[in-house]
Amino acid sequence: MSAFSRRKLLAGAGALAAGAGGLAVASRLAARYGLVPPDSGGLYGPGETLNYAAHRLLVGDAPAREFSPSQISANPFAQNGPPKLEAYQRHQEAGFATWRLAVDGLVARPLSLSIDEIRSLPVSSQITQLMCEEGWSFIAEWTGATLSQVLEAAGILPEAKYVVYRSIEEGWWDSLDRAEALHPQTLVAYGFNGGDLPLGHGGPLRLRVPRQVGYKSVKYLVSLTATDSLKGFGDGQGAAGPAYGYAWYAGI
Ligand SMILES: Nc1nc2c(c(=O)[nH]1)N[C@H]1C(S)=C(S)[C@@H](COP(=O)(O)O)O[C@H]1N2
Ligand SMILES: [Mo]
Repeated sequence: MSAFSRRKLLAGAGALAAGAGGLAVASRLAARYGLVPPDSGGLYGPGETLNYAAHRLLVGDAPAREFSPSQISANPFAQNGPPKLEAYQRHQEAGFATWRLAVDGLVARPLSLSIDEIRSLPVSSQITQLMCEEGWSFIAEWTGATLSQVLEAAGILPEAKYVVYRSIEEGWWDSLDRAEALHPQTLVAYGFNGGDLPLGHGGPLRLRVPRQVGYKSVKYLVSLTATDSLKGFGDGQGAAGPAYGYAWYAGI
């Protein structure tokens, strides 16, 4: 994105304040840059579109803030315990040796990865803050493979615009645009504060998306699907959240 085209979009956002005509201007600009989120209700769902387009263009690929080890929270809050699902409990009894992460969709080589295979990819660590939309937060060290490494191992194709991801917990699925999916801080995390990822925090595997609000960091991760459209997934809004009022794009 050149500084020039960025100014043009900001001029569009400014026009919004000027009146209803601005909505059409902003929507056209967002459409031109491919920045219409799946839960916008289309081009003229201007609230989500403007938030996504403006935030994406302003923040770009800027990293989430990273903290020092001394700032790690003493008592990180796990929102709820591990899933009370038979399938999950069977994996737990097997020490998660049976857990697999499926990688499919617009990839050259669909994969089914064990935790050990994910651990054999280059290791990435970050000390970042998880922020829940309800107001609480904590700082922790997250360790894993970058999602980008995992997607590249499968040979993600150039036409993939989004990555859909799912939990073993029914009802927990979400997606990221390609830029967020390939961002170096987006992790397939298996480690936490120097140890294994605790079950309450999503063990054995979760997606960690530090540039967005906590609900995008889906726990108990079992699959990734690269796609050029989110229309065929669920209700077409890119995640389970929008049906309950949680924005698909939740950049911090
Ligand atoms: N599978 C699954 N993932 C989830 C959730 C959940 O209930 N189930 N809660 C989300 C919400 S709303 C937040 S704020 C964070 C909480 O992460 P934590 O439990 O590690 O604190 O996980 C997110 N990922
Ligand atoms: Mo949350």
